[in-house]
Amino acid sequence: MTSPIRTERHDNVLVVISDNPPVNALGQAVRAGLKDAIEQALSDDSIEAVVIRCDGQTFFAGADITEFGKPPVGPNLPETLDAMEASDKPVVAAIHGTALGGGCEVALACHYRIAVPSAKLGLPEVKLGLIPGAAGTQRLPRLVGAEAALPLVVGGNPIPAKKAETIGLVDAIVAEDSLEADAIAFARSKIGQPVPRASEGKANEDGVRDPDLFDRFRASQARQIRGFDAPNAAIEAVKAAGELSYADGVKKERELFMKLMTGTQSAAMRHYFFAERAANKIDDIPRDTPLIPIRKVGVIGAGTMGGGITMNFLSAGIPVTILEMAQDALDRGTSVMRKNYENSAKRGRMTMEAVDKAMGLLTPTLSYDDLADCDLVIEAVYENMDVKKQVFAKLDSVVKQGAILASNTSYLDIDEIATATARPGYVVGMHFFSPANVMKLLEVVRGKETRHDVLATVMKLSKTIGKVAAVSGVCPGFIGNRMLSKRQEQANALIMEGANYWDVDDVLLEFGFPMGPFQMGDLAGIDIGWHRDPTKVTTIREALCAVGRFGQKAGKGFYDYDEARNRTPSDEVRAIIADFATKEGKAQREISKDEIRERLLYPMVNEGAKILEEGMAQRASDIDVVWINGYGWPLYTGGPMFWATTVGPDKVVAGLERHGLPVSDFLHNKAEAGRGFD
Ligand code: T1G
Repeated sequence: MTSPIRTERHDNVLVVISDNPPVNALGQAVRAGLKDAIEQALSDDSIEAVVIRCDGQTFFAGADITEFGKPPVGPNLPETLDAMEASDKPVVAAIHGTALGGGCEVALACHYRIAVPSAKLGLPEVKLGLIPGAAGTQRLPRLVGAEAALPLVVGGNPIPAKKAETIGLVDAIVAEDSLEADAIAFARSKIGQPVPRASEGKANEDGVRDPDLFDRFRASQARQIRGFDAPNAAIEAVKAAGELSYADGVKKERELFMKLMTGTQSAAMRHYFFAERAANKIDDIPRDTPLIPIRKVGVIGAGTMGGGITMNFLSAGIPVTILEMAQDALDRGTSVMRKNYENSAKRGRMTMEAVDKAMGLLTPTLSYDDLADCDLVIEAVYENMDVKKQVFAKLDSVVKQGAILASNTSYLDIDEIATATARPGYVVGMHFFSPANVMKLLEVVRGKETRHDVLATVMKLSKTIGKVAAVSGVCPGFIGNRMLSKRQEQANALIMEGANYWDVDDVLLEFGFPMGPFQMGDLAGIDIGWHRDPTKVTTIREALCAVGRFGQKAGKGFYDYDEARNRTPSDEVRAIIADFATKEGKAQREISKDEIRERLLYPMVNEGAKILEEGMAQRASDIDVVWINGYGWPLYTGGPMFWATTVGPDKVVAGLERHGLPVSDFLHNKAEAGRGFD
């Protein structure tokens, strides 16, 4: 088999080229080829400089993640890089695309780095539950300083070439179309000069002069890194770069790396990496299915959902015509979108010209006729089947043939909605999650007649608008809300049996969710959908509304809130719940947090098993993708089905049976077979 690495001679400069699609991952063959090419360059006196570059879409995008968890096969990257860096011949990394993880570490071991303007560099290992494992945590701080290194190593987000040049990670920015020639000229210009080595850099003395830097940074990231192991290890490794010799720092990095690599968090996050990509594939639809061009989108409804949905397309440069029934609603919706964009600009996330550009793509209208030439129309109107069917019948009569008609419904039957049209093949569900311009999840609901090209188009479009899509079949609540309802049922039952509602919230918070159901209720507003009659009290929520406990906005809901929005449990609410429990004759008892956790989470796993058994989800990992992106399931446990596999389906079954809760045959069979949800 030919090596993915080849060399080309340009007089006294050797260009080492990797051609390992799709992302030049540093798999075993690439590492072996790189090692041989570098040895060739270093041993041939007629070669006075080296350039390393990649063919295809990107510079090395990191180690080959598919090799993780398997016995390591040499040569190992760190030794190859050390040999290269030790050379006195200048070695230049020529970077395009994304130099990520091990790829960025290859660049760091080069003496110089040049990049095209569109290139990005980063160390995203923390997103896989790891830290860099080829001396990235030791070379980077010595090259750019501890303060500039921390966000890269701990946050894991790549930075553009210009920013990389500013912090000293990149030495020069060259034209997009002359990278190799410029790299060769750059290398040649360095021949005969002492070579700079990142491992010998002193830039990280800032971390020595300011030892509090690391604790300050950790505190500034507290919310984002809560529950994750890798970010703290990354901070420790960068700190060690200022305290230890390079050799000892590398040893420390290796020790931290191996501990993470063998931990469940990294296994969970590597599972998620592939799960997110698998979710975009529909098993029975050929990958070369022709797509429907989406040049213009229509959105019906300019409320919270309609406005948020619209922003996704405007931000992706796709024109949107938004329809409302009344001018004031249309004006309100448009101004909310502009305000959202302006808030992003105030936070430095976009420029004001980008705001104007996005809003310039918006066409508000009160007339269905203006939707006629849309390639896709998404309705986000009132969640009522009759209303939806009227809207779809109207769309069917107005919008051009071949256009996709999508519903944002969160649980209604897409097949029934499709009966309101003469084009059921073009009807699909696109369930966005509020706030729709922020939440990454898009549940794509496949009707029984939805066409292949319609589905393939929506899946591709989801990536264009920055969403993570997963396909659901038609069932009440699709995947996410169907499982959420089981958790909510148990949350309500638990507090009627004597569990403290704040314990229910705390169990989910401690598990890694952003908040629990009662805190969520306060945030969203307890009075959503309330009939406004304080004398009519049939539920706990109605009882809270009857005494003005509308939630955080009212300073009190399930919790009491002080000016700083700190929440404390309320005696009044405890009494309301106890009163309801008495009326329903519910025996009260102390309920442990372990029981609460099992009763909240295990029924979700059981419902996920039923969703798989019914074919409502293509694969278990799709369910994980839905819950991580739509409901804040902690990424470091891999999602409900991966988590159930690590817990053990037999333990889940035993827990459900212990609490008298239903167990599906599918879950029973998994447990008996000793199988997980692979
Ligand atoms: N290893 C193996 N396969 C990879 C891969 C990788 N590093 N990166 C991508 N793929 C596959 C991916 O599964 C998909 O496969 C195809 O390539 C296209 O990917 C030693 C230990 C580079 C920004 O974390 O961020 O280095 O689905 O759909 O949208 O310290 O891929 O087609 O079969 O994402 O254009 C660190 C991960 C590794 C980078 C391109 N590196 N990759 O995005 O394509 S750990 C990363 C990405 C490490 C060192 C440590 C993105 C991309 P399939 P894609 P894309």
